[in-house]
Amino acid sequence: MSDVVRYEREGPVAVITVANPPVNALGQAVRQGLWDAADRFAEDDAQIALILGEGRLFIGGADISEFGKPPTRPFLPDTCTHIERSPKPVVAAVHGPALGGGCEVALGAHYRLAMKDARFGFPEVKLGLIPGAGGSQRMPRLTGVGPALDMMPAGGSVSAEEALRIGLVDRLGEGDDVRAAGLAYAQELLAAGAPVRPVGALPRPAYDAEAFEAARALWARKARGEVAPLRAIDAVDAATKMDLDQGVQEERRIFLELMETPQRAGLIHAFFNDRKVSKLPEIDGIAPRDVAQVGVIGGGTMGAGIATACLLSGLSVTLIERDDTAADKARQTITGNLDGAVKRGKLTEAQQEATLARLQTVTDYAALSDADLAIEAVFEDMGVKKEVFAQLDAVMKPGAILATNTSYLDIDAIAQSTSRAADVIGLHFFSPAHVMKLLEVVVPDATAPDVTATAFALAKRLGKVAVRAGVCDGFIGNRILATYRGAADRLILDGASPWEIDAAIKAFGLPMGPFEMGDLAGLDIGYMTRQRKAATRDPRDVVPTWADAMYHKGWLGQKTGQGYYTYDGRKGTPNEAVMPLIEEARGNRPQRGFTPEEIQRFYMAAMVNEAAKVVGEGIAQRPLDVDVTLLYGYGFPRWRGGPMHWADTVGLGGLLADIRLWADADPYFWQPAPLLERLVAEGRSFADLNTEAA
Ligand code: 3H9
Repeated sequence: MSDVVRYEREGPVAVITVANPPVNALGQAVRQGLWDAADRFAEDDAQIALILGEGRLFIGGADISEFGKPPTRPFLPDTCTHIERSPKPVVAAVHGPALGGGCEVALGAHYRLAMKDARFGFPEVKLGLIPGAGGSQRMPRLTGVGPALDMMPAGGSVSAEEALRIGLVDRLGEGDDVRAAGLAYAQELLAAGAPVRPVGALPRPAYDAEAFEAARALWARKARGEVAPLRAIDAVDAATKMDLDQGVQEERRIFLELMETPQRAGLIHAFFNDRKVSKLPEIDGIAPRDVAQVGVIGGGTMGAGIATACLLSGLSVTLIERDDTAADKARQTITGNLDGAVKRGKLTEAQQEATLARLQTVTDYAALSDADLAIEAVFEDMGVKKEVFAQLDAVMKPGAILATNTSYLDIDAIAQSTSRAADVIGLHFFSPAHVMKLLEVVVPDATAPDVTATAFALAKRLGKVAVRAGVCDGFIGNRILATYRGAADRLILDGASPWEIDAAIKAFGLPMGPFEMGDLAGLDIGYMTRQRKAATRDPRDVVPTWADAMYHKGWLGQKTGQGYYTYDGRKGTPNEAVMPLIEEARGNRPQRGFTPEEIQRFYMAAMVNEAAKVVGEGIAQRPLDVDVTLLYGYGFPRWRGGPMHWADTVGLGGLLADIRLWADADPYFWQPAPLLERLVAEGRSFADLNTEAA
């Protein structure tokens, strides 16, 4: 008997339980176990079989860690067909998620019962794949093509009720004991003399030209370089034209073709990184402090966004502002943010009212005496921040955590200015803070481990992805950003136009290029940053004097209708009036043309080189921390895995050779990262560093 698939008898019912924690993934042993269980059921005198998942879910899908390795028998499509071909009826009783291969096992059964907490979905496209064990062929035979076209290219899922409505399941189970509900259903089917009922034997779903056309148009637009969503539509299309066996073969052909793509490798790298990023030895086994009451200091866009995020996760928030007018304005901003959440269907109006009831806007720091955590989001100035921290230090209870949302200031210095440096940490949110997923947890030297653990627990509660960063100007993300923005400015001086650069970066897969991004954020932000750095700037630094000139003309981007683009609403067209300003900055510097590939290589090499410095200096602990940061905070395309994964894919040796070549002309900007040089010399990759750190 298999360790991971149990076979037991309950009278006439053969109970087949998948027990492969944590998510009952369909690794080789589980597939073999299911296969053998189906054989045993065919041979013994049980009259009906019931398939269950042990623990908190049915089956989380194929075992993703096997992907990229040679497939091993029995293959999942064959296993599902083997179950379907059982001479006696088979029931699947589903609780919790039945995803990907898990959904396909349920579709291999003849009858499906869903408990209230069940979810059925096909997330394969999020891994660069499509369903690969008959899902794209069997689901549309049950539901018609519409629901399959809604779900498969999007990687979506449906609730138990919705699954019943669209015909994916036959019955909703009562109570919360899936085994009892499944057994009762099996007995009922038996008593009714229910026959075997293979989904694969159902007629082909009708071809719906309009639905396919709409789905293809939608995903051609939305996929932005990702190939799997359109291929998922092709697989559903095959279901309308082929019998089951042929259709399953066609689906498998597409699945295996996608398995070989770098996109699949990038997306799976990202999947595992999402989980590895919060696994840090320094907080392993450390209990976080309790956080129920949060203080936010400063009610501007950032402070109000942070307050909104906290409120939405059920925390109580006390927001401190300078005076009543500012406090009222902050409340209005937060109310507006919550209105947006209501519009997006994330909150009902009644919930909005209850959420706002947990908000206090005040002007007196004394109101924070009970707070478990305070997050400061005031003006980026060390003097101002230290003043705020002195006030917090005076009023907050012992054991409370004092956090700053600074995006570049020295948090060690802020911590040392208080009497409780061990309780101070950086929580760097990204704007809009109630929407953006990234949270950089910036850990100064003196921070207590349970404060770091609390920051990671808070991020989870807020639905954010936390990355640990060390203290330096810009931490992980903004420091790397400053460098690749610098590369874009150098490209301009050497002859590329801002619009060519934006187009090349978008073609790489980012939602926006750097100049479009500047227009969106406001060109005053870049100007302020340059002003701040002016005193410490190296004379060899390139200063984009054209951007300063744009600032002085009041061309601040979208908000003034004019920047690198001129705007009619949010749609921009290149603002050619920028060119004379650029020409002036170029002076007599030699000019040349750049292909999109050259632009991408230059920009990405700058990103990777700085990232390697960030890892080498320990600001990021592992290359994967950089990948997660750029994915969640800077629009790096998920299907490319992240800049470090991309660098491994294209080869570190070639990148370093390019950097050395460019260093001949610009030795200041292109100083190779020592870590990159070391890895190339040792023939190792960033992935090797991730593995060693695990
Ligand atoms: C597929 O099925 C293809 C088929 O169509 C065709 C095949 C031929 N495999 O997320 P959690 C690990 S494609 C291996 O924290 P939760 C995860 O890394 C697959 N490992 O739990 C973590 O490990 P660790 C389609 C997996 O309760 C641990 O399990 N399926 C897999 O928050 C706990 O994970 C998917 O894409 C897996 N499939 O959420 C579903 N899944 O503890 C992907 C998880 O060492 N999975 N792990 O860090 C999920 O969405 C969530 O894990 C799930 C549970 C909702 C199931």
